[in-house]
Amino acid sequence: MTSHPRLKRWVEEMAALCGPDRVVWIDGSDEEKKRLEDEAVQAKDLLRLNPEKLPGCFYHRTKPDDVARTEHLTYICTRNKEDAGATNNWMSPEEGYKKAGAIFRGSMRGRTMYAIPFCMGPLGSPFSKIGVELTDSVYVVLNMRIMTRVGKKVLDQLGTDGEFAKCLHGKADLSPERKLILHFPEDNAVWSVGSGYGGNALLGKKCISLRIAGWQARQEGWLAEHMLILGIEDRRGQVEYVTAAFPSACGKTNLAMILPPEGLKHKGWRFWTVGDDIAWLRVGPDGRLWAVNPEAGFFGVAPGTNSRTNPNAMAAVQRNTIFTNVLLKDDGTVWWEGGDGDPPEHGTNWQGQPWKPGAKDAKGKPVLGAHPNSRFTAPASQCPCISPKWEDPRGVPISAVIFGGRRARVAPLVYETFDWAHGVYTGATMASERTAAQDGKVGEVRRDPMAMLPFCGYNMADYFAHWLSMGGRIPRPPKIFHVNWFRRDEKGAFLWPGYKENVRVLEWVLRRCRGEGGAVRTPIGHVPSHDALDMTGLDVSPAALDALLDVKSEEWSEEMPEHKKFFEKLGDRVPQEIWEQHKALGQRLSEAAVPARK
Ligand code: OXD
Ligand code: MN
Repeated sequence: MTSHPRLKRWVEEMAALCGPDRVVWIDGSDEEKKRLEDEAVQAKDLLRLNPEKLPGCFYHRTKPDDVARTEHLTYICTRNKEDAGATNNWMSPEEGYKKAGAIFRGSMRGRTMYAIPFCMGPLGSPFSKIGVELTDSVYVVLNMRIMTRVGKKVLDQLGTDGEFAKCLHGKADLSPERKLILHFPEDNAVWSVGSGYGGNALLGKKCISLRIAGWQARQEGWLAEHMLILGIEDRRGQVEYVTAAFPSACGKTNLAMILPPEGLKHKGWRFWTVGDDIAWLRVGPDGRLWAVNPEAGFFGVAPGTNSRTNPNAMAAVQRNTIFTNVLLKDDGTVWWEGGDGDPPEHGTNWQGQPWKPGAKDAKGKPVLGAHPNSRFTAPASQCPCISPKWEDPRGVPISAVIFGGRRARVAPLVYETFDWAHGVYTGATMASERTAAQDGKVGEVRRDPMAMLPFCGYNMADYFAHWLSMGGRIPRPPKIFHVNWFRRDEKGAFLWPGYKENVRVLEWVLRRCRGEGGAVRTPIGHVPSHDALDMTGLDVSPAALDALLDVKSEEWSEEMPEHKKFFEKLGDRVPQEIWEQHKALGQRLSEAAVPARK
């Protein structure tokens, strides 16, 4: 229980609104964890997995219509509509509290309200922020215990008058019609009702660490970004760090846990995960940009994760992990499409139905074992390649920022931007094909600036201005790059093998940061010269490499009206400097000063 009068009052108020039978404070102890797990198993909210094969692991199913973030029900509630901007849904704070309040009212009758004090970032770090999430879901409590630092130590840090984010979550009746995810940045508050899906319900993650923190970061002069943080150690033991922003389900977790490919093993590279999803970045005393991972766990996409694509993630999920919406095997273990091993002969699929390989529905459509957005929640500390610095309160210094999209064409494998402002323009015009982490049509191209389209908690145009202004505040800024692992040939086959082989691109990135590494200047930036990527042991033909690195001015010129249309949609707050970058790129393209890449 807390000795913070404001916190106490707020919890009382929220309890009066939701009407739970009791309020239970989460202390973060091991006994508490065991008690909650037992309760959740009894209530059939969780199923205990095979204790020999997957010790400490649990299985959970969400409702079949509650499996991804619901962007159309996610709102930014600011007094001034313009402050939410064109890319966010907006509601006034009054309307937000009223609408969600009506759903919350009495919704916890017969239930327990848990009060979870949580800290994003290492306790005691100048980067960190404290919140309290109230929820009627034990599943949320157990996930928050993995994804954040929780309990008494957080309350101790908060003291009697510290600032905290007020997070209210309730399942209500989990009805799609009575679901809202509301952010009140001016009140440092989030109200989420009607969804049990992680991205909507684990409020420390997207809601606080990106949308609300982003708002605060702008006011306080730092950045809250949808980025992994990776340490790269050379054979002399020198470690450099990069961050990378890719849209959801484009392989951030895989890149964050990368291993060297066979062909480059002799070089002795080692890779260290600091974070796989979110980075908070501040200017350090040395004038560089420093990053902290605010989270304490991984909420990763299961399908496609296996011992070949991500052995570190596979090792991390062998114990103390919660699996959501994957396939349950008869022996109390789990499986997913693109996972390890053959599909089991039979099992129970993510919808709770008996399943066997080749299963089809009444219309003859294949039925999946695991939902494409099924997830694992695992403690970061269990990852074999977790960085020794991952909880360093000062963070880690960043040499390069890498933006990336999933594009079948147009964007080359990698390019280096000319300077900070051009890097910001490149991030601002990032585009990607839609994946299963969002509701909507998979495959459709959408602009996703800095991979923040669903996560920027304020006007996107102001966000660009903030990024631009940060350039002036970082005396020794990181270089900014763009990558695309997903380029295809005319037949639709991927040109680049990806995964471990991406190390070859990272090597070039680091060399460029040191002022080395061959490059050719093109209108969009510097791409590696023909022999600049170490291709030892990799079976990619010179023609395929050419295609991967090709910058087609005509294709880029065709994109330019799309950039323009996108910026126009963002309204008149788009900074002049962005328009200048747009004009300059257009000019470079029309001059087609593209030397033939040879
Ligand atoms: C995530 C996402 O869950 O980006 O990390 O959707
Ligand atoms: Mn993410």
